[in-house]
Amino acid sequence: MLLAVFNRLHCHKMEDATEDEVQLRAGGQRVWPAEGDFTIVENTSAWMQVPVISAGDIRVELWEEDWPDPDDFLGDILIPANQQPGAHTGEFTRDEAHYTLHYTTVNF
Ligand SMILES: [Ca+2]
Ligand SMILES: [Ca+2]
Ligand SMILES: [Ca+2]
Repeated sequence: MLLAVFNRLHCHKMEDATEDEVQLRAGGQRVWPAEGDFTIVENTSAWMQVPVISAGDIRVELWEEDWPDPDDFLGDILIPANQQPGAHTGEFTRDEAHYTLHYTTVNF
């Protein structure tokens, strides 16, 4: 089994003009924040402790919430089930945005 813990999401470049309202999904389900979305601006980080346990690969998606127009998909990363234990980063770069997710993994 793979345990991935999401630690920090850093915003290098926003998708919206003034602020982004972001949400992380894993396995198709929202995993952060617990409710709604997180408002973030460029060159700042959001810290979290979000554990995700899986028997297989973990696909992580970053979404940016809009209303009334549709939410924006900012990209995805794939954490393989056989990922080396330790600290890792993944990049979300769709829609001219750029975010980095910092996470750690262990196998058990
Ligand atoms: Ca947007
Ligand atoms: Ca938005
Ligand atoms: Ca949109």
